[in-house]
Amino acid sequence: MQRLFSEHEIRPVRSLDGIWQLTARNGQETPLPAGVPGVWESIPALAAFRGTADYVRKVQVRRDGAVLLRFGGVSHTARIFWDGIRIGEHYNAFTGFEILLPEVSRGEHELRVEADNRYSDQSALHVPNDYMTYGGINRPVELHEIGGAYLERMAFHAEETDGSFTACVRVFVRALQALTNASLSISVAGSETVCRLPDLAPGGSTVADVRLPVTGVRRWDLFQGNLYDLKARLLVGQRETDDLIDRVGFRTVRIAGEDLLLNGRKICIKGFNRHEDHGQFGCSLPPEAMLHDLQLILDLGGNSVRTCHYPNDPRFLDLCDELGILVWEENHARALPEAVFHSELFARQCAACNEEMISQHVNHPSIYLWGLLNECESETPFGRGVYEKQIAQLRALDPTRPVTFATCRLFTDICLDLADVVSFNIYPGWYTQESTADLLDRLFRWMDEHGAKNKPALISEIGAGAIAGFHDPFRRAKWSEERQCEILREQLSAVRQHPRCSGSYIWQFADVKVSEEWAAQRPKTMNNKGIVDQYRQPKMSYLTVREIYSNE
Ligand code: ADA
Repeated sequence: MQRLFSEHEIRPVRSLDGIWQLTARNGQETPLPAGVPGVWESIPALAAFRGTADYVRKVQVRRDGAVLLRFGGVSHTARIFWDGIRIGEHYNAFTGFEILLPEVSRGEHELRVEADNRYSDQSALHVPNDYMTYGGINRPVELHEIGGAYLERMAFHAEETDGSFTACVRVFVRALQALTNASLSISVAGSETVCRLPDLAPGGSTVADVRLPVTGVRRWDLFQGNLYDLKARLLVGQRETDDLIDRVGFRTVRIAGEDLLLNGRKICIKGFNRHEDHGQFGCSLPPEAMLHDLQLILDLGGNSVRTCHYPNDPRFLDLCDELGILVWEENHARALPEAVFHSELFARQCAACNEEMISQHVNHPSIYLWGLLNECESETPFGRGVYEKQIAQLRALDPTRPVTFATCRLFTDICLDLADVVSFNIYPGWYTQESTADLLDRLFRWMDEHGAKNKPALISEIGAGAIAGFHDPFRRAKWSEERQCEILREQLSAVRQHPRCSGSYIWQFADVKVSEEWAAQRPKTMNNKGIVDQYRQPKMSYLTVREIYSNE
């Protein structure tokens, strides 16, 4: 399923995960059994396949009526076919999508997913990059049986006044057939309300807005993942016809001058950059592997994860909610070339990613910060226009969270004033030969004079490379594990001691595959700056980081 808990008690929902039949369009004759969720690169014969492949399975529908197909993610472009008829498509591996079939007959049907992971002029976010774009149905698939009207989604945030919380809830209702005499029952943390809905014509929709005072709730906080079921039920007359459940937390995130406040308390970020990538699972990690990553991050003394450089699997966010780990979630963009960044295709595809990221993930209490456009063109007037437009879109979609972007345009960036939190990617001792403390002093002085005075500052990336198993205790050459320890110790000590810094995200948690096009500058065609290797075996630097991050 797409979440770690059941989103429905009334609506019939079935998982379509399991073994599908996969046929790659590479001359392959016979279909191969393939796991869903999964990536085809896990199959030896397709380990290096970049192209289009068809996933097919039979689906039993138990009654005549409307069906909703929900996909957590298909990498990276999906074209969906039902009984041979094209019913929908979606771009971007890292956000979910759904397709409504208003009239489906009872019986057996064929579902075919055409997945395409090619780099092309139709893809502005998945481009050859310092991470891997895999191929497959990388997140779970569900079949929902829908009635004449259904609850599309909910948006929640908590407001606190004088120590008391109010649950602010929006419920989005859609009618397939005429809807009359309908109402919504909404409950959370022991409070409940019922609100009447307006009559809706077929195809109509409405949004119910409610504010529910709650008492005696346990705050969501660091390492205290206190969660409450938010339940909405659709009633027609007295009959419950649909429902939707999410899990929410009561906490506040605020900025006070240079400080980040969680529940009114200043926090210091001890974070890790984490790609959705694993030596065995590609970008399709099962929840147990996600949990293992977070257990390592907690063992390392970490308290936050940056979802570099795209929205993450909701099940991973569910785990962060449960464990009380803060999340910087960001849209899908990493250092895009000018021709892409200036294209209309990029503007359209990135705006869609922003909308899907926030509408699908807005209820996760662990997300404290929205990020966008990692290391894109924030030093030019054109780029400033893009940052302005996208930051405005993020704020409109969610006015309750601060916004940041990670820049590498040190001393040339002209967009710092647009962000609530200023974030720098720096690699002193690896890419540049300078002391971290000196660089931080210069950088923070410069930011205060260039639009970012009295704003919190994060070091969003800092680290060094090490080839797992390469030891060089005498020379301590770059790429040795010894040198990675040395550089990280110097970097993190300086960051942790600098009063102007609200914390850091180490680049990066684990080694990850990169596109073949990056092989010349990436040994093993991997980004080797992990603290653990791609199978989560610790490097020497694991103990160095744990020592530094575990000290208060
Ligand atoms: C950049 C980028 C990361 C990664 C890193 C590196 O800061 O944001 O995705 O490529 O550099 O390893 O050089």
